[in-house]
Amino acid sequence: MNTSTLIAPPVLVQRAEKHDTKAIQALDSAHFLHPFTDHGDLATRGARVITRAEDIYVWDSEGQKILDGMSGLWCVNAGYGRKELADAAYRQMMTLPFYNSFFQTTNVPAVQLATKLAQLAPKVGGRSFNHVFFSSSGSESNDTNVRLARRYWDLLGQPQRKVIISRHNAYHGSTMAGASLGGMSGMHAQGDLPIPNIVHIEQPYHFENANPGESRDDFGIRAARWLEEKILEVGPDKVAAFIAEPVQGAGGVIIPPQTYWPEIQRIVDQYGILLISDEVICAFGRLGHWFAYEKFGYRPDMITFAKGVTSGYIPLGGVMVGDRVAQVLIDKGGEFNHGYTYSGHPVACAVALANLELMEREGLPQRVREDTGPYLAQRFAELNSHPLVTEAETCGFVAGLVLVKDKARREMFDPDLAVGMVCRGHCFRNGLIMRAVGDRMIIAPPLSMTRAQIDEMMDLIVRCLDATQAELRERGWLV
Ligand code: PXG
Repeated sequence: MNTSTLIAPPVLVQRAEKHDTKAIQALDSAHFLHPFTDHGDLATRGARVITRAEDIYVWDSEGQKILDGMSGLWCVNAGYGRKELADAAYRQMMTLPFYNSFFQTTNVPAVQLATKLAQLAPKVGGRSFNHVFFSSSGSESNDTNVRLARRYWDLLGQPQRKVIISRHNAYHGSTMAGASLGGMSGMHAQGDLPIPNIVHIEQPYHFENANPGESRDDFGIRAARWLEEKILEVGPDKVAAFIAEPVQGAGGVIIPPQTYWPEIQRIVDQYGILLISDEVICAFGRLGHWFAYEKFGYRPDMITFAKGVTSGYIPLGGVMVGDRVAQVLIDKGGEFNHGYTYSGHPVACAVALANLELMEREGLPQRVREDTGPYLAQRFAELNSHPLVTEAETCGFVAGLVLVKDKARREMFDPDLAVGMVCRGHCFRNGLIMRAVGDRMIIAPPLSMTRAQIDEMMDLIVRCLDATQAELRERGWLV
């Protein structure tokens, strides 16, 4: 018998919710391998221990209250402490905590959620989304997309159409297919990736990729045509699909020029390839709509979702499958040899339903579209007058800015100085979670945020930028 299982777990939480931070950190280092983490480095610092959350705030084990400008990890759209989501999970666990949806079985919350999602996804250009394939995460969903896209072309008698085109600096997850679709060179380097038949084009990032003096609109067209060039290079009869985030999230909130998506649509239509809209971050109100393709007016064939569908309260993801693909799969497909134990998990689906009802009742997508989103846009743009900041802009409830050394000359800091991390440190110390992607500082706050809370967040951001500027001067990195 393994006696270690008999050892009582250490007491890490004392009465009145006082936490033994050092003990938690020691056990964390000893046993918990975190995602995307340098564990040697973490062991010397000790992880920040987040212990509770309410509304738009989280608290750490030392009692510090922190305004969560990142909604957990782009997912707590409804905000923290929503009792109805916990109630929905409890009720469903007591009724049917699990049953699979293989072997010709189904469950009521999964059916209800699939129906609800089909109702929420707007019809575009005569195409609608009547079917959903469930998974537990964004990564799994994109694996499903690869399987679906290739199966679709097989069934249409074009099995040579295998290639999926994606973009550099895209994020589509961390499984083998997800990381391959993504355009993160660091991930590819460690995983012998991408897997075959996944290729990348450059991202539509005007600040970095435009020619001197090129307007945003001209650049948007040129960037979209990189897709056409790649299709012609690969061979149009070999391309299965193009996958992209409506606005790149993890890549640093890269908002494409308004000319980009219409030109992408022209190209995918011309060559008949499938369009996959990865809306893991952008759906469920994040850009002011239930789904982001609605905002940009393009017509995807598949939509990846996860995160905000449950406001992150429980893992759930999936793919909205448009009629073009679903009908082929259903009419010609026979058995699709793909699925997950937790596809259509009843508890996750029940929480998602409660979350969507809550968002509907409070009109969160509409509020972001018509009220708080425009207000955030106006307040965030004011940051452009800060000496350290350029390119501060928002899209719905995602926002990003660039930290620059010399604004007039658009001179960047040496990347080795990791100026974004300096700023992020000041954010934490001042009670704000803001994410650094290189020297881009980004936010994606809970959609429940009020105008007064936007003001509170903006005050914190300015304070952190000032503190960053002071530190950079002290270090001699800024004159
Ligand atoms: N697609 C997109 C567009 C995402 O943003 C995934 C897929 C993968 O989802 P899962 O649930 O498998 O993690 C994501 C996830 C960051 C960061 O640093 C962003 C994500 C995940 C982890 C970190 O901004 N997005």
